[in-house]
Amino acid sequence: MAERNASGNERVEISPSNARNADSYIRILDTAGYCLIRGQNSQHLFDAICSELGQIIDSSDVVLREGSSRKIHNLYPIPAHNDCSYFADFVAWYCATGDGQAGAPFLVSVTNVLKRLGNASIESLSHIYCKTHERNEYVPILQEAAGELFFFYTPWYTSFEPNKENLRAVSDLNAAIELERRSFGKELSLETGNILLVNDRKFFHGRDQLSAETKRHLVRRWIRRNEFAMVCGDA
Ligand SMILES: O=C(O)CCC(=O)C(=O)O
Repeated sequence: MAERNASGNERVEISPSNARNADSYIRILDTAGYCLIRGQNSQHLFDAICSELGQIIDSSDVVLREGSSRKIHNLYPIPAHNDCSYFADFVAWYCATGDGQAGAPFLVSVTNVLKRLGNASIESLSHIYCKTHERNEYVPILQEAAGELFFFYTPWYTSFEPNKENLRAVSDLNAAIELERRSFGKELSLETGNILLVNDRKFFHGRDQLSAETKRHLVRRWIRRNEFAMVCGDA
């Protein structure tokens, strides 16, 4: 029977040096907020890192799929958002096939977006809701935990009463994200074998338009933090 780690994921054997890396990845995600691992990494290493970061709650392919209505299966740009609908703490992508500069992902700092918002918008955003799939309920798009504000913002799943305050708050939020992206956004490019890990509480993410002939294929994992999953290094 396959060995399982503390989060119940099948444990992928990793060498002690990789295990130490997994430990440092979580620290990077808690401080810098994202981590791009360049080079021709194997999917095996990606699986190993993901299973050490926490509980994998979903795995999907970000790939062109004709006839699908899902954004990840289409060519269009995807606006900045969080992947919060399954309460993921981390989002991880493995670039199985890159597409050059097309479809470049970008990241926008949540902290900096918050600094651009006035108190009235911040207050209103806690009355605007985002649909979550896992619990099939709506939760406020701006929430507080352990003294920190974070977003549950997926623009195409939001729902709110269209009064003046709410409309202004959403428009302020979108403007702040756009301004922040243009000023300090991290524009990344993913090549085959690259791994991108993002703390969904610290960064919004999105991506540019793909080319019509794209063969781009990312493997995406949503991961829920489990402090006790981090058993790293030698015992
Ligand atoms: O295609 C990408 O780079 C990211 C897609 C995306 O927005 C997502 O996985 O939530």
